[in-house]
Amino acid sequence: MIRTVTTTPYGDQKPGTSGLRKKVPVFQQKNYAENFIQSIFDSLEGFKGETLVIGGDGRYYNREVIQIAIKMAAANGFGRVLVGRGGILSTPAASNVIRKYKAFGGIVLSASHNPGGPTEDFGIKYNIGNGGPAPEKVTDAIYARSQVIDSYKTSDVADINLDAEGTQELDGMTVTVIDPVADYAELMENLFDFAAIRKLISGGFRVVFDAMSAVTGPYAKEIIEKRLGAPKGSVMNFIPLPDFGGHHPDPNLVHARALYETMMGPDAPDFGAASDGDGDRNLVIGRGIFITPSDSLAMLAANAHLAPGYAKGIAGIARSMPTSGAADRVAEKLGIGIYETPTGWKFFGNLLDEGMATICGEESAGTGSNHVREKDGLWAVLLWLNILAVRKESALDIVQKHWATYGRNYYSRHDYEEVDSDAANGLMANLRDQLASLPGKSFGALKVATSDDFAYNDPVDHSVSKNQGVRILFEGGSRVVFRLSGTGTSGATLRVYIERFEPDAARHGIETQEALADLIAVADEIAGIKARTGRTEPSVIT
Ligand code: VG1
Ligand code: CO
Repeated sequence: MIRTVTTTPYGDQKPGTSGLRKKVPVFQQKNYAENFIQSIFDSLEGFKGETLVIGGDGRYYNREVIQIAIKMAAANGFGRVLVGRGGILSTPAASNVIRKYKAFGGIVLSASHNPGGPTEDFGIKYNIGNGGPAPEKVTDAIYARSQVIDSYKTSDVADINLDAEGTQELDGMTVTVIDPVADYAELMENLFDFAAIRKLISGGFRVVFDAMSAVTGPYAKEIIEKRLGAPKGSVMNFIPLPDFGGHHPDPNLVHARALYETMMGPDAPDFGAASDGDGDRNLVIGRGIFITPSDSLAMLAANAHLAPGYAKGIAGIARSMPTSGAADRVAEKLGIGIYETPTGWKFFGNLLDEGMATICGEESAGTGSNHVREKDGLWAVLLWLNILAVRKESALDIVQKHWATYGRNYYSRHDYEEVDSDAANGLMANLRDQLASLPGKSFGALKVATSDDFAYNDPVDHSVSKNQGVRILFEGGSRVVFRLSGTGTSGATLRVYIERFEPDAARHGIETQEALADLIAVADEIAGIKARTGRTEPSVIT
């Protein structure tokens, strides 16, 4: 029975870089999730009888919100829901299911790399029919609706059994519980040379993958161990846990430290990788060499033609503005387009749909291609394995040759987490005030060439996104970029991105923080980070 429930707006449901993210207790407030889901539906048109995909990363509160969303989808007139068994669908797998079954859209429940548990983070994100995150005009409409919402529709039926594959009926709508892995694994087999990777692995090449007790466990078990023949145990922490075992499922050098130590140790495997809470990020480490996400993007783009899915070459590369310029050099050499977008995968959608870009990436461990409309952690790992299988060289050799050919972009991001919001906003406002006066100023040997607040004009739909980050470019191509995170759930997170280009191969072996030391000092001098935030050092350096 369909029922209309009166409600009142919360007013704080503004989607960030990647959907709405809040602490679990916030989502557990009466009608909180319902308000947001109804606001999504109220912002869409023409979905009567259509298909909605629902799934999440398995974190705490996932199953509860999935039941809420299914019942509301029925009451709002969707014709069919496809939901992953156990409520599981990684973000890239959800994107694939939306595309493959021509769904109207999808609801993905995740707070990505943020911790999970009763007092930790939860999130809801809406993806459109191309499989990608809703563009700003849709998220703006959702937010506007959430501020005035006065009722939602739901269906008074028993909970759906999420653990048995098959179809059930619910108030005139069908719900099909699908295998979350099968479609995705098939897509990967179509893109990559599994036979070559199998041969590499059976020849003694050792790969380890840390699923971080998050969503990629079942995917990596099926693909890396079962289909590619890696020995049992190659995939670690493969059971998705509601609290990720108490860890941050964030594949960086802080939270995946053990993997890093292993890869730098005396008996290191040939290749190590990890993914995040919802499976869209990747960390890749060759024996003795951590490959930064920005470098990885450039190297994957330069070698993509070695994989069957990209054998004809790539049409263009897109990177978010804070991502290093390493990919630009590859695009230049290949004679293909390079696009610079604001942070967040939603800005790549149009470029991919129009065939302008084939491979996209962000410095935050996100890489992907036109095979779906989200970044894809396992995809990046498999493309690396495919390249390693064809080139028959170590990851370290591939990296060093790449730098020798293109030069090296030394790159690091410094995060200051849970900073007082007023202090963070004040810091950004002060930087914006300085924009006009910085060009021409010298700081030691560094002279500012230009500075601006990044704005993006979408070349496809001509929408304009302003205030996407303050960039200060120095003569010679070095730069620092400042922006505030749009995914945090408490206080503000200041991100400082630092980059220096080094063409000279004799100078490619410097430790990163050392190579960037002068820029790091100037970033503080210009922004007053220590003075304004009271922090003497970043919370996380990646
Ligand atoms: C961060 C990253 C950004 C990424 C976003 C979502 O956003 O910097 O590159 O697209 O997370 O990733 P922000 O606004 O906190 O800097 V995920 O894996 O959380 O979907
Ligand atoms: Co993620």
